[in-house]
Order: sequence, then C-alpha cells, then structure tokens
Amino acid sequence: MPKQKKEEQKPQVKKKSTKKRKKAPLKLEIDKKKLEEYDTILFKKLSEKTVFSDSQADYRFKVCLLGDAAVGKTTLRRRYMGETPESNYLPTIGADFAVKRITLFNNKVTFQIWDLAGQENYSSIMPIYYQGAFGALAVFDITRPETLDSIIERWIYPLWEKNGTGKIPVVLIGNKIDLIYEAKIKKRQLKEVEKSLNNEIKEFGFSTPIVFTSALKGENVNLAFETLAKTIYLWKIYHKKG
Ligand SMILES: Nc1nc2c(ncn2[C@@H]2O[C@H](COP(=O)(O)OP(=O)(O)OP(=O)(O)O)[C@@H](O)[C@H]2O)c(=O)[nH]1
Ligand SMILES: [Mg+2]
Repeated sequence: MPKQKKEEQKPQVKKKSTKKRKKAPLKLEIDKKKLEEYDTILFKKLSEKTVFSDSQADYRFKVCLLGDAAVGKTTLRRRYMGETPESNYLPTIGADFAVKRITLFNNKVTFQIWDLAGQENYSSIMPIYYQGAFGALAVFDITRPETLDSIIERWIYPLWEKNGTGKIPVVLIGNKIDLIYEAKIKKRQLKEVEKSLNNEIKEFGFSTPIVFTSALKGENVNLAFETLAKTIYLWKIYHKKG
C-alpha cells in the first residue's frame, strides 16, 4: 500500500487586526495603597483598645447615597442588596430605603441605606433625609463631568450642614467604569475635587479614597460600601462619635 502522505501542517499565523484599538482616555484605578493604609490605621487604633474594647459591639450606621440624577445610586443599592438592577432608568421618587447587616472587625454593623433622588425637583426635601446620617457615598458618573463638578457644592456641603453632627465621612464613587472608553472626566478635575474634599476634612486625621465602580456589572460595589463602613468606623475612633 502506498504510504499516505502526511498532511502538511501550516503554521497558524495570527492575522494582524486592521482595526485600530481605541485607547482608554484615562486610567481610573482605585488607590489600593490608600485602602491598605486605612486597614493599618484601623488595626493600630483597635489594638490600642481605647474605644472599641467591646469585641461584639453592634452599630447602626445611617448612610446616604448622594449625587446627580442617573449617576447610578439606585443601581448601586440594588446590586449591594443582591437585587437585579434595572437597565432602564427609573428615577427615584424622593428616597428609597434598605437595610443590610455586615460584620466589620468582629463588630456587627447595620447599614441603614437612604437612596436619595438626584433630580432637581426633590432638592428642597433632601435635608429631611440627611438628619442623623453618619456618612455617605457621593456618586458621580465618569461619563458626565458635570456630575463630579456638583458633588461638593450641591451634595456634600448640604449634607454636612443638615445632618445634625457636622462634617461626616464621605466616600467618592466614580460609577459606570464599564464605560471607561466614554469617560469624560479629567484627571485634573478629579484631583481638584479630591483635594478640596480632603482639605475640608483635615481634622479627621485621614483622607478619603475614591472607589471606581460599575453598578451595572457589579464591580467594586461591595468594596464601595465596605470602604464607607471603615471610614465611618475610623472617624468614630478618632472622634469618639456616636
Ligand atoms: N453602563 C452603566 N450604566 C449604569 C451603571 N449604573 C447605573 N447605570 C444606568 O444608569 C441609569 C440610571 O441609574 P439609576 O441607578 O437609576 O440612577 P440614580 O442615580 O438612582 O438616579 P435618580 O434616582 O434619578 O437620582 C440606568 O439606566 C442604569 O441602568 C453602570 O455602572 N454602568
Ligand atoms: Mg435612584
């Protein structure tokens, strides 16, 4: 029998794509060093056992979700609560409320989450919800720079004026990170807001990290709330509040 000719194996050459890969306009990364710094300070403070000597304490943190309309507050809340987020935009009317229990350094923490309406026509009633809050996630949309511009003046200052305690911890949330190719905010704008905020909270003894999230995809959502819990905790330790 004639020997069967071995089929020649052609080397597989990957064709170069003619499509130009779009470059991400800016890199938005969570400053992990800053988050680690938080843990270091927290552990140090906890080991001093000055305030939180009770290892089984139970805390209630009322927190608000703030920010302009359609930045993704409700989607963040729904994700965090394990609910399926709506892909359609259904504006919040007034406020929505949710409760979640977490464990933080052996302590039980009950988050009372107030998800507030971002639309202008509700602005006058917002202070009602600020009363008694311990902290907030101040959310902006990375594709709409105006939502970052308004974060301090329109949201954080009124929160501080009307919560009954004064300056309380705020964690900045840059949402819609899945749309990084459509990001319109500028690094400089971000730095300026961060600087102004940290300048305002100098007396806290620590600065606030920014967490970038995709509420739609569920990216970093737990981290955002966990960072807020740690920030409030840290603030309580420093200032013996609550
Ligand atoms: N691509 C993308 N879309 C998102 C994300 N988060 C929310 N959205 C969409 O943005 C729109 C607005 O989201 P909401 O969560 O309702 O916004 P909101 O901040 O609660 O708005 P108000 O209640 O009016 O203040 C919806 O269509 C969401 O599906 C995200 O991370 N990525
Ligand atoms: Mg909403």
